[in-house]
Amino acid sequence: MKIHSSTGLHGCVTVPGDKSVSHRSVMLGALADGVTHVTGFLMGEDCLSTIDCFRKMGVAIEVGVDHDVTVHGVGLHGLREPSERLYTGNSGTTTRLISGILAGQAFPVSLTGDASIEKRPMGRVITPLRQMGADITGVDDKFCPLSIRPSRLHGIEYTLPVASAQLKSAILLAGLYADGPTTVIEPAPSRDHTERMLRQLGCRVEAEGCRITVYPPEKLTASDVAVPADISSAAFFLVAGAIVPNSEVTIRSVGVNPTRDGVIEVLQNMGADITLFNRRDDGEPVCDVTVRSSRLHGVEIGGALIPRLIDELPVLAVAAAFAEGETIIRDAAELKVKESNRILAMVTELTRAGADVTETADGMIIRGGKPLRGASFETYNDHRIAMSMAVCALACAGESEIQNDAVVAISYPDFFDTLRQLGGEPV
Ligand code: SPQ
Repeated sequence: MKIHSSTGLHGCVTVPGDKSVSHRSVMLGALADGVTHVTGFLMGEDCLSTIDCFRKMGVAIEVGVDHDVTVHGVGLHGLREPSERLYTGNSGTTTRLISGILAGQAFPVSLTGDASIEKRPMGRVITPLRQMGADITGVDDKFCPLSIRPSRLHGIEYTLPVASAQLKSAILLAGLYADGPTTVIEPAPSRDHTERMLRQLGCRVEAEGCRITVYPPEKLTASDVAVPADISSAAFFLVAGAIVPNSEVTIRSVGVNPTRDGVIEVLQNMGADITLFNRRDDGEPVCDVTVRSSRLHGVEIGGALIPRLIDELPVLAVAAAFAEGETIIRDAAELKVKESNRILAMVTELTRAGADVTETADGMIIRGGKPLRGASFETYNDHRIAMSMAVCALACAGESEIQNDAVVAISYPDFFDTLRQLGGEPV
């Protein structure tokens, strides 16, 4: 994909449904009694992997037109043994959350994903699930493929070593099958979509600060899900609208759950002209967002803010490269164990464009404001790196190339179409 320097982005767009909420709508819909109608579902490859896994366990799932999905729930104990190993593709969310569910089933199962998934840390899930009594093994007790056999689970209290919604969710989902309450203590609040949806389905979930307790329910009752637009996908256009001169972009119905909206807070702190309007709540808070091009300045990003914008850090690094002054990203070592090492990937690709960036042990330092030039950018088979560098290309001088651009299909199959719609003109 070739991308030219842009003279301005204009328009009003809708970005696809939230990936985290879409995954959970299928998983919890499958475990509920009754039928779940999901609207705004993300038809990205990751969420299709989740659908595929649950279909292999006997759940009827209809995928309609217009991002509608219908899940025919089989109840907490209605999943069936799959005839083959479950394949989770490129999706860390599918792999980790489903492990928690599988730990409570009465049949053995094994699962794995693609080459990237086989490198991502699973020991963080194996350890607490074993404490609950799960019979789960992985390669060196750290990696996929995972094998899970039937066992009795008990409730535990577990302090997470990292603020991870996937780890928290895996434990809470296993907790649905435990003989008593399960408590998870997070170092900082991570996205709470699992807790919200469990409550919506009638399950008792108590949260007191960073301490979350799930009480095993007799059943979950199906409830329809309206998936908000994904703030992680909107982030690409928020940054593009801010750094490309003469731009004004509106994104409709963006999910602004307070555990996810750190990107807006940081861009506003950097001086971005961002307006939120039309606030409403449909299980998850949503609003429309307008961004206009503005002069940005460097900021420090770290601490409890990190889990609220972990997936937006690559594109925030792009914003920082076009901002005046220094931006320091710290406490973000988790970025090294995503679909790629996102710290190394962004430092390498921004440097290729001529930016002044230094890698640190848990983040990077970006001295912004240097004019950047187009280049041929690598994507490391990572959707967020591909889209971040596409945004960067819009504000670089001349022409750029995004290698292996098809990887965007993991979370945003129509990304380049949206860019065209706004006048970004990829060719
Ligand atoms: O599913 P996957 O591959 O882990 O996706 C990513 C992404 O960039 O889309 C991370 F690579 O998002 C995670 C996110 O980083 C999705 C997620 C969730 O839905 O619970 C939580 C975060 O991961 P973690 O490890 O911090 O819990």
